[in-house]
Amino acid sequence: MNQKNLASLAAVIGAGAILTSAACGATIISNAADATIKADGSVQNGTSNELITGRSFASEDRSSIYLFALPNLGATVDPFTSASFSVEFKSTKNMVDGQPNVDLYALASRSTTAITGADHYSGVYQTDGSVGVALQDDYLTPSTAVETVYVTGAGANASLLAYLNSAYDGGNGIGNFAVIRLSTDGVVGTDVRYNTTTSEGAIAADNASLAPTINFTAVPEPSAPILLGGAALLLGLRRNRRQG
Ligand SMILES: [Ca+2]
Ligand SMILES: [Ca+2]
Repeated sequence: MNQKNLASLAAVIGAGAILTSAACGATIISNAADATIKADGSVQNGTSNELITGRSFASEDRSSIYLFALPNLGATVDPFTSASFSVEFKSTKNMVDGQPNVDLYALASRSTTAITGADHYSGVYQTDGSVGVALQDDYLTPSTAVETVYVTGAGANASLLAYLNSAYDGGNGIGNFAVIRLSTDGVVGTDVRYNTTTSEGAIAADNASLAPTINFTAVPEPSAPILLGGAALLLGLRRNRRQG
């Protein structure tokens, strides 16, 4: 990444705003408030380059929490038309077969980046909404290769899309934070961990593609103020042309 792109990435992360992509969509990079939440309710790794899902030394289990500012797509009902989540699985420690996997959930969107003890979860994959919106079972496992970016699958993407449109709430959710959690699905051994890259880690690595990211496409209200820049503007123009 060149200096200009790096500076814009840093600015985007600082503002909790969004980047445009070359295609007809856009990217939200996790806010720098991304962090882990321990079973005892304390927030950890807030400024680290990696988050720990699992246990650090003998301490309690941690869940990794990523926060994504919802963009301004106008006063539109269900503006998102597709969505996916990705993050770099950076490293592991003391990982062996038989250790728990990592499941992926979306949590209630919120107006601040505050992470609380209620955000932590460790346990079997729950699809009834009781511990968040279930996105993907076994997103990471002990045999998953490290130093690789993993994009969510079709089922997770459909659930994420519905979640984002619900959180957007016709425009009432603009600027609120969508929340993604990585959590262990059982009791991990001492100092057994999955490490995933943070927004700070992507800057440190000088590589935005490693950042925790929600990629999306959307149909913004053409007359509404748009923050997406060129790509989305083009999309809007094309849409206007089709309608005209
Ligand atoms: Ca952080
Ligand atoms: Ca699981």
